[in-house]
Amino acid sequence: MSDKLIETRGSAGVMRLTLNRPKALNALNTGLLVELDAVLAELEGRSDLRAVLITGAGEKSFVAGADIAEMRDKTPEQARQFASQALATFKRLERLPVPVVALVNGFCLGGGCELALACDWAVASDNAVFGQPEVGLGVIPGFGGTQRLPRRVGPAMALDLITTGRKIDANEALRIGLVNRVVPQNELESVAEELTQQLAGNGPNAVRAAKQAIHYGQNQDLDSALALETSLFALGFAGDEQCEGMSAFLEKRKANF
Ligand code: CO8
Repeated sequence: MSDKLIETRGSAGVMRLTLNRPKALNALNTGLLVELDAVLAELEGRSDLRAVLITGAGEKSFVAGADIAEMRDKTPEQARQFASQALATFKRLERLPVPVVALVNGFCLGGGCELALACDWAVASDNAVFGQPEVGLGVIPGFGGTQRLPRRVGPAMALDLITTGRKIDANEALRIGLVNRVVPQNELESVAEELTQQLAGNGPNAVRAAKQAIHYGQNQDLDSALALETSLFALGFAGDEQCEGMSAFLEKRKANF
């Protein structure tokens, strides 16, 4: 690992971002958030991008929260600025036009859980631990947790987790719908590789349109959301991709997107 706070590497249009402060269990400080924001700004403009995977350096932690040492002495105005900066970066991540998958390789607490919630979906290693322990520090989640957690797991479970601050293991996270899959820790790398192949093998415009339909449809009434789907579905017939995908099926060959 280099001294960069965000490591990037990619193949086949799938970029992998590694949050790199392992000595502090990848806690989110201003420096790391600024670097993450800059990396995301660059990714936004990349037309060859097919997916983003995001993980933490080391074997122990995805992200153990916002940096408590940096936060302790903040004034309310400084706390507002810190939270706003993180929220803007997480929004940028959430709005990337391609799927963003959190590979949760250990502690996923506080701001770490909120980061995972800003991703489209999550794969957790079996040693992962989730929680929103902020109330134990005398604050509430400030990086989107009070809003994205109830949208992901329902308000009753979100209120349970946020007001007790209790930690849950990967299997409970799976049961409540916080993550999509749980895999043995030593298989997380091969799962990342398999995901890269799968995400890069599908029609890139179709994958982007699917994310757009689901993401923006969530905040609309059903009729408007279904109309959005119809528009995006029809648009899929405008380029070469649909013709190639369907021709490949009929010609019994693999599509070349
Ligand atoms: N911030 C800063 N440093 C951290 C953090 C953190 N969140 N988590 C761990 N570290 C550091 C430790 O201080 C320690 O440093 P050092 O070696 O210099 O003493 C190092 O990482 C290793 O940690 P531990 O020795 O504690 O490792 P353990 O295996 O014993 O414990 C735990 C691991 C259980 C994850 C433990 O470190 C822990 O409880 N960490 C804090 C978890 C937490 O409370 N997270 C929520 C933070 S608050 C938050 O995210 C709010 C977001 C909204 C902010 C609003 C804006 C103002």
